[in-house]
Amino acid sequence: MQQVAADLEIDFKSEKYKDAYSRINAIVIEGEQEAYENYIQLSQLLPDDKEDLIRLSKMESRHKKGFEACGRNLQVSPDIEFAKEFFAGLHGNFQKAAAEGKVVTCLLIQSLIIECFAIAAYNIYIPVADDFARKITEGVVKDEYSHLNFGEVWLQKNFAQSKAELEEANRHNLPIVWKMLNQVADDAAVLAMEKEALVEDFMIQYGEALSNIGFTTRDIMRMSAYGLTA
Ligand code: Y39
Ligand code: FE
Ligand code: FE
Ligand code: FE
Repeated sequence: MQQVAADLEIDFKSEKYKDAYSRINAIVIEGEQEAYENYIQLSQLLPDDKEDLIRLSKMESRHKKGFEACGRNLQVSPDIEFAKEFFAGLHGNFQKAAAEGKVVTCLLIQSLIIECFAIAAYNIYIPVADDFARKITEGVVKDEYSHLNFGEVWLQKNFAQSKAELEEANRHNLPIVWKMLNQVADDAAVLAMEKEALVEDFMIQYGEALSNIGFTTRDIMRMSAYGLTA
């Protein structure tokens, strides 16, 4: 099934494709940069996991370099200003939580929400990517599963004392994800990535993560409903 991009006859060199790619590629580059910074901050908040978190941060900076190469390969300049604006809501909430020492909120934002968003986006992108970007993204998405796993394991171990803060952080941050998905839907469609597929993959990853951490199906239904109308 690796022929999907060819079957769709996507023209990676068209102005329309490159224009959309200048924003999506920037989102991914900026996202990887912020993920790098977030794991550095988490390593300071969680000294027991410092080594692991530094290792994760290094993976994020490798991802950033990989996606920068994808843009160069298509002769696209990423619109980083647009991408910073795109991430401003989650970025601000992460910074505020970090300043207050709210490590559970930081983990929900980076290791659950942002990682699930990345996994959904990369899974949906891989079959419709150009050959160069597909190889890079296939390597990256494997790492993202390990980042999600870090968050799941930590939050599962500390579930009882984290549950209320997770619910609060979900309520504040999940609506932002739906707004981000709506903002990117038109550009994603130009890359042959359907919004419905992104939403479906995100909800599967996020729901599974909440379940692994210890939430009941009933909790997950309730938590997933936040912001669906954003
Ligand atoms: O942990 C990570 O590496 C995540 C930072 C990267 C975020 C990627 C965000 C992807 C959203 C792309 C939306 C395209 C439809
Ligand atoms: Fe990454
Ligand atoms: Fe990651
Ligand atoms: Fe509140």
